[in-house]
Amino acid sequence: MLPPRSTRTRELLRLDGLWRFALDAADAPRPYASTLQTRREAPVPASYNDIFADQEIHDHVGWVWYQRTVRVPRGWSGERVFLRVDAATHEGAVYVGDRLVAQHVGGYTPFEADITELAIAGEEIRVTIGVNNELTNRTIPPGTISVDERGRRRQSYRHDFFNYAGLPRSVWLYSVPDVHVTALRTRTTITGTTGVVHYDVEASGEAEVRVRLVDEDGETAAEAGGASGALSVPDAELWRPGHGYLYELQVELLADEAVVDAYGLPVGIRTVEVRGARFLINGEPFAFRGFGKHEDSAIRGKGRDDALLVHDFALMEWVGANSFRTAHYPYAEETLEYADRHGIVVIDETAAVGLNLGLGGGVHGVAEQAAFSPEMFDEHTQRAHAQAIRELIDRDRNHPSVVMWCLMNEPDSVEPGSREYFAPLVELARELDPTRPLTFAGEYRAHADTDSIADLFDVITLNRYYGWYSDSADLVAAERHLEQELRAWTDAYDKPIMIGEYGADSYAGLHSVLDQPWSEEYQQRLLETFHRVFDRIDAVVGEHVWNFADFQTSPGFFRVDGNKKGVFTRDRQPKAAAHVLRARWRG
Ligand code: GCB
Repeated sequence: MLPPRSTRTRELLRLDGLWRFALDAADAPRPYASTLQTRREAPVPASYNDIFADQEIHDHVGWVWYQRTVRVPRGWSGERVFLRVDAATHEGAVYVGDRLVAQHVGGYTPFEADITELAIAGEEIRVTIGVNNELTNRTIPPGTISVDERGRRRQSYRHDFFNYAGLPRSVWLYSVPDVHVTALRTRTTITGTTGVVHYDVEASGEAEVRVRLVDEDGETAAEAGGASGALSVPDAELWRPGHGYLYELQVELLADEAVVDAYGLPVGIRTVEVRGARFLINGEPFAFRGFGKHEDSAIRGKGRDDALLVHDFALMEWVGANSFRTAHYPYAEETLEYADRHGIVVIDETAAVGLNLGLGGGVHGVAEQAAFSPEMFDEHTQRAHAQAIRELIDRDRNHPSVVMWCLMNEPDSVEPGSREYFAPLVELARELDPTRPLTFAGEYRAHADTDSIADLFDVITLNRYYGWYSDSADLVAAERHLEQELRAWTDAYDKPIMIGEYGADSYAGLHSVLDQPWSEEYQQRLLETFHRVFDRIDAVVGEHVWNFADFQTSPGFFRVDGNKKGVFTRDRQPKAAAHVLRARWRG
């Protein structure tokens, strides 16, 4: 699915703003059939949970309803009209009037409907979007719903971030001509100093295809005709970390010499490759420095926000980060587009987090039953996971910033059933995109000798909390154990090792000259301890601190208003650890 754009042949309306909002109610069975009976309004984009001062809304499990009207522009007569939802977390049902036009499961990827028959140019339509936040063993991420003694439905889940829900990204109404571009796939190669853009265009009907690659000065760098082919650019200016150089691939569909549709896609020419224990971008070794992040902020939850987007990237630049991982779900497309333009490298992750009965909310436990079994994660889960991989790759394959797919976070990769569950998913991802390396972020119990799937992947990503969840308050032991473990991995595999997570909680303002967990100094010293070890091991190609900023989790006794492993506070002020990173990464 292509990102909606305004072009010579396409128009676009962003339906953001305040929508009528109501929780699902038994006495209002078809809320989309008429005007929603509510005085509440909810902002789009935003998660709804923290917007109202209302525990029931915050904790709601099930459907909620958003509704607004929109006038279809007069000039759209004769065009096809689409309604696109960038994300409905976790399931969406879209109605125009009382007609269901689209349904989608998966909370972080877009979906759309062709509503041409219902959208009369110049007339108003009523758009109602139902959003369901339920997580079960058959969803990605998984979760469990229980009913308490008062009949309240409660959602629990194993991942360590709050289950924010609603419409956290934009909703769009857009027009396209009858015959239009429906899909566009690019990949790039480099031979000597020549960059090659391979492209593949799909259209909704018969048309001639003309493509042109234009550089940042507006000069034509290469041209071609045909639905698929290759454009060669001698002395190409490459996309590389820190240098987000983009060409624009301008695609035109023609009928009888006249342009019927035009669409432009930014393209960065670069290659990615894993060779032995090296991660190469454009043939040069690349060292990842940065963070596991979250889409998270006060009030709006996972709601997308341009100010926050630009500010987070400014802080990443300030601290010297060159990359981040979209932990633990696909982020808004605007974030990847920004990374493309600014030369920031991205590890792009699916929402498959929590496929592990030995972990709960970031804390280690003991699995009481097999994770991959008919009672837990079965072929339905696997099918949802496959769909999550398909939608991620389909949405993000054209971003030069995305250099690797991360297929899951901290799954159980030790128990025997895991290989059977994951091997087909790895195969699927390779088939869909043979050009990018694959990884998964592995948890502490999966050591070089107990993990059963690392050989299927190109890069070994390890989330490690020595000095925190183990060797707590003992950085001497942490240093020794981390080094022992990393050496065991390098003895067993000739693959790059990416440290996907390391860090410690710190409560901003708590200080100590001693090794006192939760103090800002302990977080600093723990990072320094890890860095000493990384610098002794060649195969370590990257360090992503957990986390960029403090973030909200489900409430409980082991989280103090959320996870405090941020190097920045939730409102983006630096903790002492930020200065350790800045000194290391900026030199
Ligand atoms: C992890 C998880 C991450 C948690 C983190 C923690 O391993 O991948 O989602 O937030 O640990 O802080 O416990």
